[in-house]
Amino acid sequence: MKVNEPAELLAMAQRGSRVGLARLLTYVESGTRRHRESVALAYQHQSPYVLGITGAPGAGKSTLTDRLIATGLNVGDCGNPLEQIGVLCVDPSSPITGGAILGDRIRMQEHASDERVFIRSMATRGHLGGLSQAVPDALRVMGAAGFSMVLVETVGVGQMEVQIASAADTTVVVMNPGWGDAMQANKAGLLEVADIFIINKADRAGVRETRRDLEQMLDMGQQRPWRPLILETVATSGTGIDAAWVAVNEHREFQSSSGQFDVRRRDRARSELTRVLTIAVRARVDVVAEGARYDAQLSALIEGHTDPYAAAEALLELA
Ligand SMILES: Nc1nc2c(ncn2[C@@H]2O[C@H](COP(=O)(O)OP(=O)(O)OP(=O)(O)O)[C@@H](O)[C@H]2O)c(=O)[nH]1
Ligand SMILES: [Mg+2]
Repeated sequence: MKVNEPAELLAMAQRGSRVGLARLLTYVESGTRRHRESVALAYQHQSPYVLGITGAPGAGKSTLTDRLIATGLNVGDCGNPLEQIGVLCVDPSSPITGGAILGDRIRMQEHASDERVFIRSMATRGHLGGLSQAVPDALRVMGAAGFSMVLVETVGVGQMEVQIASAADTTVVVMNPGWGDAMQANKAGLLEVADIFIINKADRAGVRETRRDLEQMLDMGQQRPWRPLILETVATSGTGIDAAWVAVNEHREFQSSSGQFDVRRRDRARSELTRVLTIAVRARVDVVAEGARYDAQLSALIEGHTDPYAAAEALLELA
């Protein structure tokens, strides 16, 4: 029999059922009553450690993610190999969602059949708040299911991508040798949210120049307690991956020892709450902006018996 109850599905997911977890994530994307039920359960559990990986299409994020998964499973966090790793592939430009593979974007074949690895794609803009709300909810569901670490691959360097990437505990920005990438990342505001820069495809020419450009942009930007690290990798061969993993752990340790971890999680909770509040208020406006009471205020305004401010206050029952 098909299980539909979020509580039951979560219990299944906690026992290792990928089907249970997948169904909960489908609820999260749907924005329905089941979404709310799932989220209510999920937020009773810890958030996983979120490693965000973002960058222009084709930069090598998936190849890199695949390598990082292997390192995470072998080396783990401070010498404790991770039992399982979750991966969320987010593509704001694609309409395909669910377990579906986003075209050829997922190059994580090595782990596609590894039962310690759970990979999920998300692309829907389906419900209120869209991806920017579905992603944090999905991460919480994965945390509740028992994942202590989730890698989030986000395609692109637009506003939405930056927003999603910056919701990570550690944000990695992947670029390639050549002047264009660094400039594009800078324009998109990725310089401010990056904790680690990875110059991938370091087997190509222009690595030194890209590093220099990045250093210069960082010098010119606002100085933060953590100066982003700049690393070089060749994801296809695995060169530099161990160092990248060490850098992630270094950043993680810096955050715990400096108190930045709590500051960031607090900021994240605040922006999530504000976003949901904005959506809720907006929905209330839609309700108030129609019907007899609204028409009455509108007529009063047109006839000169009220002004827009008084009318709005009356409609919101503030006055
Ligand atoms: N030469 C070289 N090619 C690489 C390297 N890393 C990845 N590639 C290749 O670059 C292409 C894109 O790699 P992906 O890992 O799919 O890149 P992505 O950033 O995930 O791509 P999207 O998800 O489509 O944005 C593939 O053909 C990879 O084999 C590298 O270090 N050197
Ligand atoms: Mg990819």
